[in-house]
Amino acid sequence: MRQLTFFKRDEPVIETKLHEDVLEIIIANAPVNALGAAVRSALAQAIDAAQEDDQVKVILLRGAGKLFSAGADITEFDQPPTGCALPAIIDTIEASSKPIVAAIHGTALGGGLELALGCHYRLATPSAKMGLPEVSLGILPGAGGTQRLPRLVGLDAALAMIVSGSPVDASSALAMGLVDRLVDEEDFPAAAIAYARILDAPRRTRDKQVAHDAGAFERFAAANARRIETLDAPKACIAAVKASVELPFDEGLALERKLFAELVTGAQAKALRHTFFAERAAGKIADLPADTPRRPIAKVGVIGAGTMGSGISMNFLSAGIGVTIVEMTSDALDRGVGLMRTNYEASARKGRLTNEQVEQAMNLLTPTLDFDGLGDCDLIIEAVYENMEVKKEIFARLDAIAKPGAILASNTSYLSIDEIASATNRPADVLGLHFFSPDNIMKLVEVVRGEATAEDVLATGMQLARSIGKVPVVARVCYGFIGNRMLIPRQDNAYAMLLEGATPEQIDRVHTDFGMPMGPLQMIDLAGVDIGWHRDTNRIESLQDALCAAGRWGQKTKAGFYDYDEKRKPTPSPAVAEIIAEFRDRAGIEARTISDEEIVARTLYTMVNEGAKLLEEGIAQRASDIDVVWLYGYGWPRHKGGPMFWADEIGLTTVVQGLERYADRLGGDFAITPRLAQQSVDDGSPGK
Ligand code: HSC
Repeated sequence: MRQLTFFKRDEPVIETKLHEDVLEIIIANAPVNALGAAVRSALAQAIDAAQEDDQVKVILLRGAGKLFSAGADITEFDQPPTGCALPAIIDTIEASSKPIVAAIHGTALGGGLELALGCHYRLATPSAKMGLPEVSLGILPGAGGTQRLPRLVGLDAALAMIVSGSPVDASSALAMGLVDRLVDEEDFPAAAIAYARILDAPRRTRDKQVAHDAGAFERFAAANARRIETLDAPKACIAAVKASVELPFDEGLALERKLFAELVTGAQAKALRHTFFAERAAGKIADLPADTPRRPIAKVGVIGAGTMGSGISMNFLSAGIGVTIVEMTSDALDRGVGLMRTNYEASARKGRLTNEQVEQAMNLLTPTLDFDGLGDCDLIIEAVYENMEVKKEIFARLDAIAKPGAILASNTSYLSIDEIASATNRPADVLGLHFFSPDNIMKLVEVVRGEATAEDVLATGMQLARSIGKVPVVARVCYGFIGNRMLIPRQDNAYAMLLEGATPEQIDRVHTDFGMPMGPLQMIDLAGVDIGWHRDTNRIESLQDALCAAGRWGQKTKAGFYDYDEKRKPTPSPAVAEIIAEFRDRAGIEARTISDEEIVARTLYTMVNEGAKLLEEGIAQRASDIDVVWLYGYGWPRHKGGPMFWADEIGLTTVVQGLERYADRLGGDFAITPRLAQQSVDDGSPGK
């Protein structure tokens, strides 16, 4: 066997191996075989050399390590183009007079799959996944994917894959004609080489016609209109795929390239690239070595079977981890267990789970009224209501019964993990695991690191959250940690502006127009207007007191800042308008017109200011971690990158000037934090 190696600085990026007449070209650019400039240039050289080599009859292209390729090197999109462009290499591959076969294992994504689409044949192992996720980066497949995929798999399947960005598995890929055959996992790549050897003629996807019926685009656009209305990339994807049907291949490619060039420099793509790298950076803790040992977690205990406790338990049950759940009364326990079953069965009805999976998950649950039942758990999560005395009492009891080495976690949204830990003789084993509601939608977990939290406890918390499909972000201890602390100025200002003359509808509309799933007052209605209320109907000192005294506790009482019908659809409430007017009179405030711009400054810029304070205080590690908290815990629109990224994009001068303009209305304690005043929150976070 003859072997050759092509280098990037001093590491190989492409290896070739000649097996008699089959040349294997292997992309070897760890960790994900991204197709950066060095790989592209080495690949082009290897393909050219193979064309000249008479001994080579067939070329087999595959990836080294655990996957074929994750596509273009995303870090290059912020730099001027260099070297040989991927589309040109793919054109060369397609034009080759010798058959070229892509052998896919692991994943082939984006430009990686486009490389395979340019090959004449495609093989995959049964566990392989293939997709064009470019849309989630705010771009479209820019190396021929929008023209070749429809020609291979037909219009409907191609539109679905390209506009959703979701990958397909190998058996679906085989069924739709994306790959020609599956090859045995254990026998890979030998089986692929054997298959390649029997091929004698290239087949070019560009020569095929796209299978489609009339009306396919209209159907697709109608079904997806709402999901994509504010996003540039899916619309461009549809336009490019349309060209695959309406234009000759080369003209379709030219349109794809033009759309790619427009999108890649746009604001949405920049924000989405930032989120890509921010998500990955969030998993890294500066002073925690990557090889920090983890504690094994085979059994989890949960204290409290309310909405949060049940939701948290379901995460572990779904991941195959046994849960012991403890409550004070059998009524509360039965209600919690019933809620879990109802939620699982609803998922089964929607086809997301089989009935068997529901039973498997429920069989892993041990409901009990006996606190001592938590004694064999490796991790115990307290999820009771927010009261420091109650939590300290629980942790003192846990200290007495938990096994040595068990991790003790609190799901508190606000309270000090250090104070909670002080109720135990093992503060090093204590940390916060703050899950977000609704648990099935919000993937965020704030992993709260106390003063005494041990490194392996923190590392285990991060890994565990990831293993149940969550996105963990580390926070230090302060009131409200990262997310809820930033909510405080937003919510305070929303309340204040109601008294000054804004309506709930106006304040919420500014937020939903921005792209948030709901505004500050809709959020209070969802969470409960009565949270933190003193429950004395005669003591009316705030708007919250007035609403609560009138029984307007939010969605749960079908009345909060809005009136709600049976389906929880909100309508503006004349009763609320009256309560606000009355309370305003009582406070001696004169109503004035409030502009949308003032709402943005007082609710969003104040949040950015609070975020900058969190960085100054070291509560958040980096600005991009704050963005991840808002993306995954509060539904901040991904294409706006998170509050700190957004602030940098609109310019910190704009933020500071906006805050200064309304400084006298932001409350006595408000101050622009030095980090903002110095015009920089950027801490060198990735993706910027
Ligand atoms: C694309 O392909 C555009 C094309 O249409 C071509 C257009 C050409 C236009 C030319 C015009 C002339 N690049 O996720 P992990 C890093 S767009 C750079 O933790 P996993 C990642 O940051 C691309 N870096 O691993 C991390 O770095 P860290 C479309 C990339 O095993 C490390 O690799 N493709 C990178 O959990 C490990 O990543 C995608 O969107 C990339 N493409 O998951 C796929 N991909 O260690 C993106 C990863 O320093 N990638 N990195 O933090 C993924 O989805 C996941 O990485 C995998 C692996 C599922 C591949």
